[in-house]
Amino acid sequence: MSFLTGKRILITGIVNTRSIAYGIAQALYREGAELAFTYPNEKIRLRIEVLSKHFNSSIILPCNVENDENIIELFSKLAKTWNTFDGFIHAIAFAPPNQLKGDYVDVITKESFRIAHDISSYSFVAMAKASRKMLNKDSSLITLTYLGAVRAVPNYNIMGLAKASLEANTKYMANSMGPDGIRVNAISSGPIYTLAATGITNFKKMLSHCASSSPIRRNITIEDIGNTAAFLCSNLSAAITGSVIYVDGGFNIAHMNKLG
Ligand code: NAD
Ligand code: 0WE
Repeated sequence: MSFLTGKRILITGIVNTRSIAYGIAQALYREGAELAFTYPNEKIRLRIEVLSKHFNSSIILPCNVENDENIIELFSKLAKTWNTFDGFIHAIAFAPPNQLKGDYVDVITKESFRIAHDISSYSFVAMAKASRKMLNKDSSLITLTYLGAVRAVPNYNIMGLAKASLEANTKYMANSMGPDGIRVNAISSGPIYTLAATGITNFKKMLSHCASSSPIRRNITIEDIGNTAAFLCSNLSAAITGSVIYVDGGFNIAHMNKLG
């Protein structure tokens, strides 16, 4: 098919081959896109050097999104190889670990609220702002969200608010950048066992609950997300912007599937 030939896409959020962003890189590469990658710190640099080779890429750049200058520098460095490009994948989320378990109202703090929103939501528009001048017409920006933005999910806590902010951010970005031919969408993924899910209380139970009560009766994979991201990066999705696309096997639309 190769419907992404000639597209240059920057990918954030790969930490290992289980990362959702790794599944996205696989699908984009398969469809002919040229890829560049970011890593958040020196500890992860070596891994990204190795993983970027899977996609025949040698463009790897540091970026910890907590730091605004890092975001600006990312694109000034990228400009040395890519004057212009066709979009990026934002696959970054973080809340302090003590926030992802326990009673929401008891564990919430002002500082963890700030950190979760800064890293998980503000960083998406900050990247768009810093790269706006380099983005070609027909560019596509994609972020990853979760059902916890719109339902109260036990233990997801402050991340639910940050994802709600990220989804609103997606709509405002789409409205702002649409006139320049830039589309902005979010993929709401069902649960996947990645590093970000390791150590989350009852995550395995959540996976089996979602598999047995979703219409397609299975968990989704990073390949499922990759294929949707490839479609959203391509001109096949030319009229889709500001949307939250659920790639969750239909879990969010179903109710009481496990009766009897
Ligand atoms: P992952 O651990 O593989 O990826 C998370 C990434 O965030 C890592 O690469 C990490 O380096 C990066 N990151 C964290 N803080 C950062 C910072 N300050 N600067 C730059 N990068 C930073 O896990 P994943 O599940 O692939 O997560 C990717 C995205 O998918 C996240 O936005 C997550 O919320 C979302 N998501 C995950 C699931 C799931 O069940 N795994 C479901 C829905 C949405
Ligand atoms: O967005 C996420 C998780 C994001 C995440 C993960 C961590 C783990 C390590 C954010 N911050 C941190 N901080 C850390 O220190 N998901 C969609 C996966 C996830 O996490 C949950 C879930 C699901 C689904 C937590 C509780 C309940 C459900």
